[in-house]
Amino acid sequence: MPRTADSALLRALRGDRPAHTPVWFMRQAGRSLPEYRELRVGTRMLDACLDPALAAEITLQPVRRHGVDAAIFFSDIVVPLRLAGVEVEIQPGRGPVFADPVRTRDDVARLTSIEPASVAAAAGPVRDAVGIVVEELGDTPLIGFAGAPFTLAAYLVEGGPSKEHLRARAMMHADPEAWHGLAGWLAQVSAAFLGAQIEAGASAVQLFDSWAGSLSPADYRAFVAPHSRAALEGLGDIPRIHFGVGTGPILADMRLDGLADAVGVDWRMPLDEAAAVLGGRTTVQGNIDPALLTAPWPVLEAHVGDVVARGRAARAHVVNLGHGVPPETDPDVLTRIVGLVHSLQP
Ligand code: 1CP
Repeated sequence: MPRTADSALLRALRGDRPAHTPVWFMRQAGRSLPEYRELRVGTRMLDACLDPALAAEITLQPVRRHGVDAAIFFSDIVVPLRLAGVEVEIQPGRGPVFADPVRTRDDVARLTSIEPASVAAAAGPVRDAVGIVVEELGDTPLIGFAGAPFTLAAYLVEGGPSKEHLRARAMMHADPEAWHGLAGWLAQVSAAFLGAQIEAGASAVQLFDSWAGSLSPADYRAFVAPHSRAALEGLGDIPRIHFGVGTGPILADMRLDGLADAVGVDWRMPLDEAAAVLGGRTTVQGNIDPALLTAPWPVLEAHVGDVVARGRAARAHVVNLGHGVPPETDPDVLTRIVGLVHSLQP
């Protein structure tokens, strides 16, 4: 029995109502923390991700500071692509940028000729970092993560960040075979990255399909859901969280027929409505509005109270933000939210 099995997070993911509602924050390990900015000086983002001691320390910082119920592994969704030998950089203030965008059938063929198993073979630094983290965390769980095939493809096909992800969505229809080849390969790459984190001791995983909300429900079902499912299948008995932004119209689909134990909800949809859509067999995660982190405390306090109250409509609830912590967030506000959530009746 793993040491984290009775933690509030794992219990909530299994559908129990622990004594306090668990809370963690997407992007808790990152730029809102001065101790993070200090550690990162002079080290490029992807180099930091592949330095086991550094990645472990950055992962642990927010747990020590805020007392959150889980750590999220400090890494990035493009790390497994770097491990596969794909030329990618994370540009400060911009995000992931690829030297060779993957736009044609030939581009897809070149990329997918790389064995996804090469990710597992190159994941030593990831396993080492996770090992250090879980040792220090004790009975606090570590959440491993990966990018979902569509969100990764949104960067790969475009060559960098984009608003509407037009090129990736166009490929689905212009060349469905190329699309399915690409997305199927990405699913294996993400599964390998998740597998490495699980082997080294992660207690739960989250699949980030951050940009899935840009898809129509029909496209989501035909071109995306089967590949997200493939990324999450075959990981053994581990709780799975599935997250996206703006996913109201596809929220029920994001359950992946029960493969996801929890579904992340952004701030646009109240959690009681989300719970009604998801039915009684799925835990909800969310959905504090990141915009309210700068509001006067009484306003934020009332909002957090409302989120917890609406979360009672679901079988269980993991409190989080609706999306990542904005870089300019005052970290003391996050610590205060943790104290508040832990003090509220689950
Ligand atoms: O120099 C820096 O500090 C770079 C900023 C940064 C950080 C701290 C990036 C670049 N990635 C990360 C870490 C990261 N990325 C984590 C760490 C753990 C934590 O949550 O604390 C995680 C989970 C991710 C996952 C990630 N990367 C996602 C999915 C989550 C989300 O926010 O929706 C996405 C979309 C990315 C791509 C990415 N990487 C970095 C940026 C700025 C972006 C987004 C670019 C864009 O807007 O398209």
